[in-house]
This record gives sequence, structure tokens and C-alpha cells, in this order.
Amino acid sequence: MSKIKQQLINVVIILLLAGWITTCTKKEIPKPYGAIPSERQLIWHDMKYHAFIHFGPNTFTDMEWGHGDESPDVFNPTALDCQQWAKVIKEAGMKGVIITAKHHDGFCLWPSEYSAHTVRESRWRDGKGDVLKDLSDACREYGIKFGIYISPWDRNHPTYFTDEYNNVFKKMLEEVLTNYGEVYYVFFDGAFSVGPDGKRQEYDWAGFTEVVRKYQPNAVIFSDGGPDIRWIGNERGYAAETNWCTVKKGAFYPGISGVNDQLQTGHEDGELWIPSEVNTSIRPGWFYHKQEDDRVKSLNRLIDNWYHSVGMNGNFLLNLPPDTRGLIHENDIKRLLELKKYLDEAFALNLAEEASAKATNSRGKAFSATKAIDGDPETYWAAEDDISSVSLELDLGKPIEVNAVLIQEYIKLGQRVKSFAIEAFFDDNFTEVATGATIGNRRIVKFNPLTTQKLRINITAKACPLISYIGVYRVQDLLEGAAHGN
Ligand code: FUL
Repeated sequence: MSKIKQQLINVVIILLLAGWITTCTKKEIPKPYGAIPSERQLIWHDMKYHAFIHFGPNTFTDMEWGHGDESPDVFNPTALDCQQWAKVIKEAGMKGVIITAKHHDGFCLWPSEYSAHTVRESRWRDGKGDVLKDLSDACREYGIKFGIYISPWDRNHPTYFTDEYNNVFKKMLEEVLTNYGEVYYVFFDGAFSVGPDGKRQEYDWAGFTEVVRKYQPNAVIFSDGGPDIRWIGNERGYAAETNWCTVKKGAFYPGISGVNDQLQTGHEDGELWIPSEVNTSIRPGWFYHKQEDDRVKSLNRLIDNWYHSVGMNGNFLLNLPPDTRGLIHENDIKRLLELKKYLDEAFALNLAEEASAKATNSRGKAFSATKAIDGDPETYWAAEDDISSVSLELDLGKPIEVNAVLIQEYIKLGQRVKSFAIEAFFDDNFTEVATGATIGNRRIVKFNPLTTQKLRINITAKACPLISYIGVYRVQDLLEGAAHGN
């Protein structure tokens, strides 16, 4: 055979092999199922825990919903220190902060050119202060993300209830989105009022979204119905057992009422990816009230909120209202740090790290059961396409006391799991010890402490499940009276 002929044969063999490898790989990689998250949503999913700051005239008038007729002079913090806020937020383990740039009273915490009810009209720093500037600078210094809450409802602005107000609001948005560096989150409150003549402000939601996308394309937009993040349907800080990131087109919109249960669960067959934010305040009120200094939520309650938000496929947005000094109160700081300590200890040691794993089905070596416990969020255990009921067995190597399991789906390719059960091996048998409904980005199930060497997770899904992480823990037991209490 001539040399050229031999070379040609070699090239053909290489091409055939390459084609074969590509076909196999293609066959192995699962296709996305249903709606999937955007890049900006994926970044939010990773954040888990962030701070809400309610601060404004209400802090000084002892109100929750100011009427907008208060004198701007009431806003006069004696020792405002956004560095203190950022330090506390960082130490608490929170990744970002969202501040009420403007609440329903219309007062702007920045000197807006489009309002006469702002820090500029107040006595504070002789009208030269800008809370958004102070906070955004502090966030950069402490390495936390900066976000904006801005209420479309405005009880002060003279143009409210007219079409002109939409332009005013867009201009205000432009100011807060262009003057303070990167903004990771824009929170649109859905609360509104009806005018004396029964009139309602028609908001230009599409226009508001356009402004955010134009100036801060990476920011997620929150409202009761998205477009990026939805409200969980209550202000107590509780997601439900079933929590789909998917919702039906047109089902939710800002200011919607009477659908709180659906906001909690999302829709299994929804065409849009709009995951849930679980928000609550560390005290009874959103704004600071001196008489609530000794009503800071208990550690048990905050831990319960954490398991019902971060542990139930949501993020936890916890409000820390600065006081009239302009500081986060000592009692709140103490509680936040207690929560941080609990979480650090609870999840310090993943008892499944040294485990071996086997599954009833997988779509090949690249997607074997061990991919769920390799600690790499980009690898996952995946079943074959037509398999929707599967089990994964973990062998911990020796009997160990455990009471919590953390499971994550590889959500980049959609949310799939409808329900699961956890079994522990005792006396030669597997016995069910916990059950759950959806998983999504992150699900933590707790059960009574038990000692076992083997755990089995049985999963039922809408399409072949993709599991990127399984962690097993022995978390501290809560004190009595934790759930849903103070
Ligand atoms: C609600 C508002 O009316 C409350 O004052 C608070 O800001 C909460 C986070 O959202 O809709």
C-alpha cells in the first residue's frame, strides 16, 4: 500500500472515531427540561442569604407606612454609619443588601432631581447627604452586593395618579441605577392605593423593566410575579414543601392578591423560570421601632426560617432595620451572629464526603452516582431519558449519627424532581425516615438523629433526574418551641 493511501485510511479512521465519540457524548448529555434559569438568576440562586434594609422617615415617626406628608426634616439620623451595616452584613454571612431607596411615603434616600421629598430637603448633613452613596461605597469595601428596593406606590409625588408619574419613576430608576456602580437586585413592591375617585395608577411595568435591563443588565428584578424573582406569598419567612421555580405565563403580576398559595408553590407545569424570594424581618415591623428592641426573633425562629427558605428552594431575604442613630441595633447583631455560628457548625462537616454511592440507573460513567457526592457543582448524577423513578444508595463507610440531608438538582437543565423519600438501613432493612416534595436548587430535610451506615434516596421526577449534590449532616438539635414561634 502506498504511503498516501495509508495516510488517507488513517484520516478516515480518525474521522469515524471522532464522529462516534461525539454521538456517544451527545447521547449522554441530558436535554434541558422545560423552563431553565438565566445567567442572572443562576447568580441569585447561589447567593442563598441576603439583607433587607428598611430605613427612611418611618424610622423616626414610628410608622410602617408614612403618608408622604411628613416633613423631610424628620429624617435625621444622629450617627448614620453604612460601614457598620456592611460589616454586620458581611459577618452575618449575607452576600448582598437591598435598601429601601424609596418607600411608599415617596421620600428618596438620595437627592433625586425628580422629587422635592428627599435627603436634600432634610436637616441631615445639612441636606448634603446621600444614603445610597454611603451604602454602595461600603458594599464595595466589604465585598457585598448592592441592591435597590424602590416603591412604585408614592404617597408624596404630585404627579402620582397621572401618566406623567411613570416618566418620573423611570427617571428616578435611571438615577439609582447609574450613580452607584453595580446594582444586583431591583425590588419592586406591589403595594398600592386607590385614589379618592377610585382611580388606580396604571404602572408602565414593561417600561420599568426596560430601564433596569438597559442600565443594569445583570440585575434580577423582583415583584410579586417576577420577571426574574417572585414573592413567596407571605412575609413570615416560610416557603412550602412544594416549591417549583416554574410559573405559568401571566399567572402573577405586581400587586396581585388572592394567589398566595400559588405564589408559594409555583406551578409544576409553568413555562417561565421565576424562583421565590422568602422575605421576613428580624423584628415584627419592617421599620425600626424602639418598643421592638426586645422583640427580635429568637435564634430558633431564624433557624426555622433559614430551613424554610434556603432549605426549601428559595433564598432568604432578612430585614435588619437601622435605628434612629442610623445603626443596626446591638440586639439584632447578636442574633445574626448566633445564626451564623449555628449555620457554620451545622454544615461544617459533610458526612457523605468519604461515602461510596451507587444508583439503580445512570446514563453512563460521566453521570454516575458518585457525581452527586464529588463536591463539584458542575457534575451530576443523571438517569437515562425514560427513567423517572430512581434510587441512590450511600455507604458512609461506618455507622454514623446523622439527622439532615441536603440535595441539589442541576437546575441549569430545569427542575425535575416531584418527590423523594429518604431511607436509613437498620437491622438488615431500609426504613423510611423522611419524605419531601420538590428539590430544585436546594432542599434540606431534617429528621430525628439516627445512627446508620447506609442511606437510600428514592426519587420520582417529571423527567430523568439530575442530582448535582448530596450532603449528609449531624446538625445541632433546636430548642423546644422553635417552629413558627417568635
Ligand atoms: C410590603 C410593604 O408594604 C412593606 O412596608 C414592606 O416594604 C414589605 C417588604 O413589602 O409590600
